[in-house]
Amino acid sequence: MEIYLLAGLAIVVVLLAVGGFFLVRTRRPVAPGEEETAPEVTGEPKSAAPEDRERDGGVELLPPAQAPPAGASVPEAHVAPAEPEPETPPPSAGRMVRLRARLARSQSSFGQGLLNLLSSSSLDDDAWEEIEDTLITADIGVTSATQIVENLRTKVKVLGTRDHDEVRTLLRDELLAQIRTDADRAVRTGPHGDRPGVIMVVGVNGTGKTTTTGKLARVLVGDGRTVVLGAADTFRAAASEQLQTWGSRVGAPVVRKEEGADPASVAFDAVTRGIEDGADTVIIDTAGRLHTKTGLMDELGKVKRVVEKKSQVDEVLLVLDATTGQNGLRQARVFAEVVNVTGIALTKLDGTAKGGIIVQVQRELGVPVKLVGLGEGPDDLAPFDPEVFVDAILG
Ligand SMILES: Nc1nc2c(ncn2[C@@H]2O[C@H](COP(=O)(O)OP(=O)(O)OP(=O)(O)O)[C@@H](O)[C@H]2O)c(=O)[nH]1
Ligand SMILES: [Mg+2]
Repeated sequence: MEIYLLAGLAIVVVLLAVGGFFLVRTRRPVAPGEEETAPEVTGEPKSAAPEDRERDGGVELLPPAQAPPAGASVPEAHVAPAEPEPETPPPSAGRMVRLRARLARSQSSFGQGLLNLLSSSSLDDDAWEEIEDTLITADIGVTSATQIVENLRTKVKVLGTRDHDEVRTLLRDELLAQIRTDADRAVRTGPHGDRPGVIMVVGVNGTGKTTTTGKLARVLVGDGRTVVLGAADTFRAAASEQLQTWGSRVGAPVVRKEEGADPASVAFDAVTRGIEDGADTVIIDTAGRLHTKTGLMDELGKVKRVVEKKSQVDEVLLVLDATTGQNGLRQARVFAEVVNVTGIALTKLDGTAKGGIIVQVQRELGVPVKLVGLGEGPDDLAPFDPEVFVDAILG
């Protein structure tokens, strides 16, 4: 009996001693250099405040960033996204001809209206006035419309006939003279020396900057170039996501930072990456900004200046929405002052009969329209070809 009592006591003493040992071990701070035991997180409140963790003997079991809450998905950085096979877009050559039907659909009523008026039997003052009005309605601008009408009046008088084909040729020549076939419309995409060509894409909100950046990357990749994209629209996280989608489709790396990051630093990093990669072209998509907001316009100037510390900017493309007409012209003036616009990308020309803005913008700014957007599809961007444009208008 005594033996049993003694044995029981001994077991209790041993259990207490072992329990006490473990209690002391878990409470004891780990001395520097001492081997740390694997942290036990089970049962710990997940949202323990820092002071709670400190009270636990000063040993932080897991830094907050490493302690995923229960049920959390694996952090993005650990997921190796399956790289889809890059697409091979069609080359730039002949794009506008392929997209000509889009233009004809939206512009032909304007062209047909003009041709009908010009070949009508009674080409009196009223008819000429109507021709001028039609031109102005298409955003050609008063100066150009007046010039076209004056020239046509003289030529029709000299010609003496108003045969449909002859009148068409006269009008075609006049429109082409206004659009100017001698302008240099090449988009300067570089590279020069060991530096890539650098293109900045600017404009007011929603004109189609990101879409045009993505489409232009496709044009270049289709022509066998290597491209790096810079997501300098850091206003919204969705903006860089949008660009990433375009880049991923053609295998073009996209340099991006967190929402609210300095757009100039993103642009700088994109150009740096372009140089490191030996890319042919870097295209920088910028945030939409109202031309009336001085602060935002100053920021755009800064983006350009910062990029120029790394490489010259070869092209500043102003994206204008063709449907906005006269307002587009006002935007163009301000942007041209701030960042020295070198070319216009006129978008949404598929949805409007106001292609005359091409004439007005070029006349006012002396900057050529270099690209036209003719739809929402990924390959609906074409180098601007005045002859194809006028022929589409006149049917
Ligand atoms: N029909 C048509 N739609 C276009 C064209 N270009 C762009 N869009 C559409 O215009 C909308 C705006 O395009 P975005 O590229 O997001 O415009 P953004 O200028 O980047 O906009 P912000 O970054 O918000 O200033 C989208 O729905 C595009 O699909 C075009 O040539 N034709
Ligand atoms: Mg955008």
